Amino acid sequence: MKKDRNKSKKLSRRKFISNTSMTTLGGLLGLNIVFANKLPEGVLPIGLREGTDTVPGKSDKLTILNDKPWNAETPPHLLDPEVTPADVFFVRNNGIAPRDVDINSWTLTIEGESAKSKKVYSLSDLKSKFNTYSYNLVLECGGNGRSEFTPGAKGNQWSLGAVGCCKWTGVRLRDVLEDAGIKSDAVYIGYYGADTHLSGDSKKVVISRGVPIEKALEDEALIAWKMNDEDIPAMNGYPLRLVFGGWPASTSGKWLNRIVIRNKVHDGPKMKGYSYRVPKNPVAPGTKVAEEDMKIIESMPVKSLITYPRTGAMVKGKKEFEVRGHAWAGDLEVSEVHISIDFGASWQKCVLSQPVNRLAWQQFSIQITLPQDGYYEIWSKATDSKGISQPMVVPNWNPKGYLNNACHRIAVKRI
Ligand SMILES: Nc1nc2c(c(=O)[nH]1)N[C@H]1C(S)=C(S)[C@@H](COP(=O)(O)O)O[C@H]1N2
Ligand SMILES: [Mo]
Repeated sequence: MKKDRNKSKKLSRRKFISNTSMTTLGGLLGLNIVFANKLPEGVLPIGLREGTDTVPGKSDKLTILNDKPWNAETPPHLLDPEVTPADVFFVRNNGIAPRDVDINSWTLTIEGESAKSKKVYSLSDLKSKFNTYSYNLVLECGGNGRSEFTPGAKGNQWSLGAVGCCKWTGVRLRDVLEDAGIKSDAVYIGYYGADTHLSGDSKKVVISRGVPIEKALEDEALIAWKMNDEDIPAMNGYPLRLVFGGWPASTSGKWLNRIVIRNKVHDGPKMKGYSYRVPKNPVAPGTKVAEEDMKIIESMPVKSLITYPRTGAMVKGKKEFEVRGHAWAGDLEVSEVHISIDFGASWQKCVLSQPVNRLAWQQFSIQITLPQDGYYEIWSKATDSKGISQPMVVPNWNPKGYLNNACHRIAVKRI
C-alpha cells in the first residue's frame, strides 16, 4: 500500500511538471534556465530530480529510500573519514521522529520486573550523577545490503551505506542500570522511545527492542547525548539514545525515554516473528521458514567497505594509487583485510589499523597499480579474529534480507 502511495505521488509530480512552463520550473530551481527553449520536450532538468528532498538536518548527499518515515543511506565514498560526519550518518526511522523536543522536561525512566527500583532521571541528572565516556562505535542496520538478495525481501532496499562509525558520548548504561538496581533474575533490557507510530495512534509503540543483560553491561554500551561532540541530530535520536556497537543498530534505541530490565527475553514490537531474526539453520533462497525456527540477530558479521576511490573512478596509466576503507566485525576485531583486482583469483594483504577502542571500525589501505588499460573491479574482503572471512557472493538468504556481508566491489577504469 505504502509503495503505491509513493508511486502515485511521484507520478502526479511528474504530471504537474509537464503541465508547467519552464519559467515556473526555473522558479522551482531558484534560477533562470537559460536555454529552457532548447530543452527537448519531456526532458526534465536534472537539477530538479536531485536534491529536491533532504532529510531534515542532514546532508542532501544522502540517498533517500523513503520519506515517510525518513530512511536514507550514505554513499560509500562519503564514509571515507575515520569518524563518520554526523550530517552524512544514515537514518533509519520506523516511525515519525518527535518534534519540539524540550530537553528540560525530558526524562529517562528505568523500571521493569527485574529492576530493584523505578528511577526517573532528567538529562541533567544523567550528566551530573554518572561518569561520562566516549567511544567510536559502529552502527549498522541489520538490513544493510538487503537490496542484493534474490528473491528480494520487502523493506528499505539498503545497498551499502546503512552503516557508520561516530564518536558517541554519554554515560554507561551499566552505571544507570546499577543505580536503579538489577535483580539477579535479569536476562534482558528493552528500550522505548518518543517517536510516534505511522498510524498516528499514540498508544502504539513504533519499535521496542533490546539486548541480553551481558551486552547491556559492557563498558561500551552507552546512553548517549553527543555524537561527534555535538548534539545528536534530530533524526538520529536527539536528545538521548542507546548505542550498542557491533549489534544490529535496531538495538540502539533513539529518542530514548524508558528502559525496562526484563526477567525474560524482551518482547516489544520488532523483537518477535521475523523482525531482526534469521533462520537458525541456513535455508535455500525463497524457503518459508517457521517462526520457531528463527533466531534473534546478535553480533553483526565481519564486513568491509572501500571508501576511496569511489566506484567508477578513472585511473591514468601505471600510476600507483591508494585503495582504502574500513572493516568491522561485530563484537570481534578484524584481523586482516585483503583486496583483489582480478575477481578474487588472487588477493593482496592491506595495511590494517588497530581499532581506537573496542567496537570501532578499523582502517585498511594499500597502494596498487593496474597492469594495463581496461575495466577492473576492486574487491575487499575482511577476516575477523576467529578466522571467518566475508563471502564473495551474497550469503545466507533469509526471509527479511538481513546480514548481507558479501565482499565490497567497486569498478575502476584504467585509461
Ligand atoms: N525509537 C527508535 N529507535 C530506533 C529506530 C526507530 O525507528 N525508533 N530505528 C532503529 C533501527 S532499525 C536502526 S538501524 C537504527 C538507526 O539509527 P540511525 O537512524 O541513527 O542511523 O536506530 C534504531 N533505533
Ligand atoms: Mo535497522
